[in-house]
Amino acid sequence: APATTPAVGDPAAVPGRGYLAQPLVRDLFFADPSAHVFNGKLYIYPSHDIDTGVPDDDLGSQYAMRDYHVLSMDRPGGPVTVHPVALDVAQVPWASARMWAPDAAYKNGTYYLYFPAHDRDGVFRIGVATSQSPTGPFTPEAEPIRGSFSIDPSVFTDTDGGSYMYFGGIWGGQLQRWQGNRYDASVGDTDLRQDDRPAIAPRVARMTPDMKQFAEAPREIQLLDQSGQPILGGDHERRFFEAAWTFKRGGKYYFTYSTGDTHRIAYAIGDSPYGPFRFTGFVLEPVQGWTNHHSIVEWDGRWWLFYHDTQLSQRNHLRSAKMTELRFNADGTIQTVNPFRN
Ligand code: FUB
Repeated sequence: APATTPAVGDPAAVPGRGYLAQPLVRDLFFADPSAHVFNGKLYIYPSHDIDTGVPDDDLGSQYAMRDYHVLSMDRPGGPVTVHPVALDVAQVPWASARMWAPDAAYKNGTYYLYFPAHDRDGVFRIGVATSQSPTGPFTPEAEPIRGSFSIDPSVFTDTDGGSYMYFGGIWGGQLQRWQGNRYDASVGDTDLRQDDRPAIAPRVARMTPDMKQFAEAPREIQLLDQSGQPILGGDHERRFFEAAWTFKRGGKYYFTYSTGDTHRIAYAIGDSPYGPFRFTGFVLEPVQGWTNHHSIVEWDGRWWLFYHDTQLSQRNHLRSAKMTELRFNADGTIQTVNPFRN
């Protein structure tokens, strides 16, 4: 049965941006929180962090997750329900390990869970599983999405009903091995170290109407600086690393992402779901812990940032999901959140 944790705080009673910035769940560890509002209720699709004793390395081998649970809330600051296992790696015919950051979508009465995992050859692919309930259990497709690779899928549905998957992550996420959408195992485990060339690009692909395949070959997303030049591989403060998340506000598309080894969540704004996107600033300063991974959703007219950190566990691979309000300036820029300051 679902377990419900106590309310994390009453937003009306405690002012300030950080008032909710305490773990949403304290007895299990959840990271990479992808939040969605379905039928007025908030659902979070996070990674489920576990301690397997795998030592930390630069490929994220310590993130040896095996299953997913869905979290839900009726109101900001209300009790958080942890639903039973929604999908386990043992149920996925093609997957062998590393159930990393998932996302979800809804269309025509069906809920879709998208998730990256190592296939039997240790190559990251992206899978999809379906359910009639937002909390699962989800039934996986027998094969990964054709033409999918790397990690951190997130699916954005535009106001015209078209859905797009954004994905990719470098280093342990293997995106550097997929230049031209073909896998090259001889490429190493880090950046390409081509500091004066455009950085490795995240990918986007429109989804088929049944939400189970790509309707096109993944396209490279152009991330530009304010003068319209590509962000370069050596620009670790701003280049894409992982954790793509796209939303639309005021007719503009916001492509947000983690800068990885500089630990920030950055954002870039464009006029099309395909980009190009111009770097505009930062959503979130570094949190405690190596990874920084987030989602942004509008709920009842307010915008919310979901993120994680390691304050509860003090361990990189045992992260806790949190939420806080996200505020915009009149010109559409985002007021950067400092997770250490309310
Ligand atoms: O949770 C495993 C990985 O850590 C995610 O896929 C990355 O985005 C990072 O948060």
